Parts: sequence; structure tokens; C-alpha cells
Amino acid sequence: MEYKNILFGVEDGIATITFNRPKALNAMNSATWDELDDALRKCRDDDGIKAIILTGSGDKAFVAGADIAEMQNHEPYMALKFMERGHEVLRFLETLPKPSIAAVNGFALGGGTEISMACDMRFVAENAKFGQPEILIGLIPGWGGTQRLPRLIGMGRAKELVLGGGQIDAQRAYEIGLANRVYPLDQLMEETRKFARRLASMPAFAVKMAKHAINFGYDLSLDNATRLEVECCAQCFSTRDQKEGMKAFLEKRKPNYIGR
Ligand code: CO8
Repeated sequence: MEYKNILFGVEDGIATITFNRPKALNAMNSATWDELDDALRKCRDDDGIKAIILTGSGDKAFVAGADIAEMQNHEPYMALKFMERGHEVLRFLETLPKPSIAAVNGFALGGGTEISMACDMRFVAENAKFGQPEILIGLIPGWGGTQRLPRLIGMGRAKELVLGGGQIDAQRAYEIGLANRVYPLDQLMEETRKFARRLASMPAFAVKMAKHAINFGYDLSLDNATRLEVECCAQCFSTRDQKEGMKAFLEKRKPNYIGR
């Protein structure tokens, strides 16, 4: 697929997907969802890709939400399709067996906050602004904001953002657990890549199992969730990397992981 709305590059086992509609502050239209979906499938299928970074082009916005120009005249069935498409792609991203980091370089409003929350982590620049402003244009969040946001920051704070439609800055996002780390804008990509390289160096099957246990155990009872953890952990013992990791530890050397 030819990309017109995103940039896609791979270096050192790290895929970087850059939302690239700067004139619309990287707002998400249908074509951008299709391209993101295609790029994420490449990330899943290419064993050489070990970690994924999502960011926005320019220094003003990560993603300023859904493309309001595209959706302003949507009939309900079109709105439903547009929402379902976003959910499908974000769930794919969230459950991808490879780690993802949102490098949030400016506005992450509405769909922008929602995309960042489907990533495993959010590293953000000091100029980042998060919010769910849909209420200001007669909507509510439609790509996970009413669900992932309370899970990440708690019900009261989520309601404050969703019902009040306000924005929070990077520091506040960090304080309430929405942002993992905050960096000056000119250091954001370098620092994000540094951590992505760390993730990429980990034994891939263990990374996959850790994500699986956290993602799918979260909504289970503690009994079922801990059982899931046991099963995921036990599966790691079937890998060559587990044997190598423990052997290397005992031999006091760096492990040589092969991803199996
Ligand atoms: N959609 C389309 N175009 C946009 C969007 C957007 N979300 N955001 C910005 N743009 C465009 C502007 O129209 C403007 O275009 P032009 O230069 O042609 O006039 C250009 O980007 C620059 O924007 P501004 O001039 O407004 O820049 P400012 O620095 O003054 O303001 C803001 C930046 C604060 C980010 C402002 O642009 C803004 O408020 N944008 C909209 C933010 C928003 O409301 N996002 C939520 C959208 S709704 C959503 O995400 C719901 C998702 C799920 C529902 C799906 C339902 C079907």
C-alpha cells in the first residue's frame, strides 16, 4: 500500500509510524486509519521489527483528533463505521505481541489521546496537550476515551476530562499516570528511541507473554488473572531464550537472544 498520510520507517529493529497530515494537525481521516492498519500488520508480520514508535510530523501535534471536516456530515451509519474502524485498528495495536510507545509531540486531543492510550507507553514532550474535547462539538469520545482513560487515570479524573472537555499539559499527564515520561521536545525522539532499543533487545517471546498477561488479565478476577500469569510464565520455559537468559546470568555474561 502506498502511504499518503503516514510515514513508515524501520531502523535497528524499531518501526516508526509518523502521522503526516500537518495541515490538519495530523487529524485522523479514514485513509489514515487504513494506512495505520497496513503499517501495523507489517510490524506484526516482520520478525525483524521488535518495537514500534508512533509520533506526529512537525512539532505542534501528535494527532489533533478525528478529522472533523470528514465526519461533520456523517449519517449515524457512517459515524458507526468510522468509529468501529478506529476501534478495530487500536485494539490490534494494543494487543500486538510487540511493544509500542506513543511519542507525543504536541496536541493529542480526542482521537489523539485515544491512539496514545492504545500504545503500551506514552513518552511525551513538554509541549504535549492531552484532552477529550468531543463534548465541545456535541459528541463523546468514540475511540476508547470513555473506557481506556478511566482505566489509566481513574474514574473521577476521566470524567473531569470527558465531561468538562478541558486539556491537560505534559506535567499534569505525568502526575496522573497518563504520561510515562516527559522530555524537552528536542530530546523526545532520541529518548524514545533509546527506550525502544531497550525493548527491542529483550527476549521477544517473554515480551509477548508479558503483554498478553497484562492486557488479558486486567479485567479478570484475581484468581483467573494469576492463573493466566502462571500459564504465560510457564510457556516461557519452552523457549531457547529462557535457557540462554538463565545460563548467561549464571555465567556472568550478556545473553544472546534469538526471539524463540
Ligand atoms: N480535524 C480537522 N482539522 C483539524 C483538526 C481536526 N481534528 N484539528 C485541527 N485541524 C485543522 C484546523 O482546521 C486548521 O486548518 P486550516 O489551517 O485549514 O484552518 C489547522 O488544522 C490548524 O489548526 P488551528 O488553526 O485550529 O490551530 P490552533 O493552534 O489555533 O489550535 C487546536 C490547535 C487546539 C488543536 C485546534 O486545532 C483544535 O481544537 N482542534 C480540534 C481538536 C478536537 O476537537 N479534537 C477532537 C475531534 S473529535 C474526536 O477525535 C472524536 C473521535 C472519535 C469519534 C468518531 C466519531 C465518528
